[in-house]
Amino acid sequence: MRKFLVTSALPYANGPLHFGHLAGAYLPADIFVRHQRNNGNLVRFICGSDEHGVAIMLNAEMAGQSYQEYVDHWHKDHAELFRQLEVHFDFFGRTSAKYHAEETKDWFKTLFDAGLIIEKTEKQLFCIDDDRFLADRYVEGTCYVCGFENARGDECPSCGEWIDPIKLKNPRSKVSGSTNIEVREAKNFFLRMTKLEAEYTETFKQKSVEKQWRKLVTGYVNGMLKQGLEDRCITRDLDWGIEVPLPDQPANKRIYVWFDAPIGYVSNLKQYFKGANIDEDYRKDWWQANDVELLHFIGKDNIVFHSMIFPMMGIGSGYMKFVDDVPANEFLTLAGKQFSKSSGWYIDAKEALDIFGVDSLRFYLTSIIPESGDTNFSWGNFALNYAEFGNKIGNFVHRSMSFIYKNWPDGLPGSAFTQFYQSGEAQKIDEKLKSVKELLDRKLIVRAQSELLNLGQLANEYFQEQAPWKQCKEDSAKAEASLAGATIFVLALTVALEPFVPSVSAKMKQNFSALFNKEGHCEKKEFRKIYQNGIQTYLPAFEKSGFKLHSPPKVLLPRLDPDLLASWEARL
Ligand code: B3M
Ligand code: ZN
Repeated sequence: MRKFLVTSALPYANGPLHFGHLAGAYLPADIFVRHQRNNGNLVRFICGSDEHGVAIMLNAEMAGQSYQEYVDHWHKDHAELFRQLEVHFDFFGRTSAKYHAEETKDWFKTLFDAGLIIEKTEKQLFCIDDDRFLADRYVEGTCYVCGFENARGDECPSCGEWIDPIKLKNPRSKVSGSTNIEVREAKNFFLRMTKLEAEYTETFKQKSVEKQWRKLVTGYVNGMLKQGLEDRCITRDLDWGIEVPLPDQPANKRIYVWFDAPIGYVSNLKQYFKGANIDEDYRKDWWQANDVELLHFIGKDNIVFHSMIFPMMGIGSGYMKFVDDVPANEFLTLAGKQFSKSSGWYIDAKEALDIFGVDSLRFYLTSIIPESGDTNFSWGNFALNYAEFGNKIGNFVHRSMSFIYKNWPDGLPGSAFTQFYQSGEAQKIDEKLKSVKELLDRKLIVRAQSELLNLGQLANEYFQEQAPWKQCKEDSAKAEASLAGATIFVLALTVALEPFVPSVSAKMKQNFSALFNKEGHCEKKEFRKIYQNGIQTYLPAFEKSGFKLHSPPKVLLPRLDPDLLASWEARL
């Protein structure tokens, strides 16, 4: 049994999540986790809200709410969206919680005591009208790299440069709009990346080669290493965030959001164990354990933190093993343009899930996970993808099961399965199943999904060639063998679909209730055995009891209403 510790980027509790987030960091992680659980591996799947930072403060102020009220709202909203999308974290915590502050302070102190955090005086922008230092997003200006006029103090949204605010041209305060700004000296704490660089570089090189990290990630890291690293400022003058755990600090000195956020993965695992009464040590048994495979699913804008800074914090504190892989995805656009709530270029994910249901959207979003380049969401392709899902899988399952229910009310005999297995078709099914799983292991989820569709295609071709509706007129034993074959295809599809669309798989499981379980639902253990070993393992079971449907098969994929679709398209 393998052990996996899987995280998805902690979403900022700062506004609705869109399809780009879902396809970038949450859906791929959920599919991977389901796959590994079906494989019989032990997985801890951790997420939570990221509730600090200037962007949140500015929006809370604008909404006329306290910071806490504001993040409370978005924390609930996101948890509900993940429930709707059937993304099942073991724990969805929060960084404004006390348990998280404790864990973060522990890391800070340990790094400080090791000389890896030091206090330094550096220059910062100070707004005279606002009477405050302008950290991060409190300042905007013209990007000194690309000339974009609305670059933020932490990042340029146009060229992606990690901005040094002092260098911004024409800086202005985001609070008041004031340009009455000067450079002043300020005391802050710095993470000594310069001291951690050597050990980090060596481990990174080894690990990224061994585990075949994506080029998107290694390319970025190698670029940064080539430039050479600098110590990073990890405190801010704010009144929202975790306090510096050292004596005699000014009241408004807080830890920078990007220092505490990744520690959220750690504190949330700890809190999960505590609440669920799991008697394991979150550090020794998980974060520091070498037999654990640690994976961070993220979007490409978070690469530096997950593949460099957080691992360095781990090396310095000794509190975590080196990350095994950082499967970062590129961006998803909406009909060719970036999602943007403020300009209305946006789809309400929750509403869409309410209207179209989770299955069609999960399936489509999976097909456009930006694994190897930016991808695009369009309602037209959504409809096409759903049609393909229906043609290759949904219709076949419904057609074949209905045919059996109607024409073989007493069930198929065991001998029909023996006959089918002798045809050699079963090996082909298991090969496809295996290749879906191998692709999922490599986190090539889009390709795994097309392999799954190929399995459906194979099933269709088999059914069409055998044509049991003709066979049954001449040779009923032959028809029975073909229907046994169709049943086996349906079973294979049932297990293979689970990571992608768990609800569809659950509906299909009901067809096999009699075979596996008297209680009327397929037992996990049996289901997982098939997932792991293939359908051929189940020959004896089918040969012994045959196959009978006890209730009419359910419609798997209800038809899309074209008018509804058109109205959603028209909204954009
Ligand atoms: N909250 C950034 C984002 O949503 C961020 C991720 C934190 S992961 C530790 O883009
Ligand atoms: Zn720029």
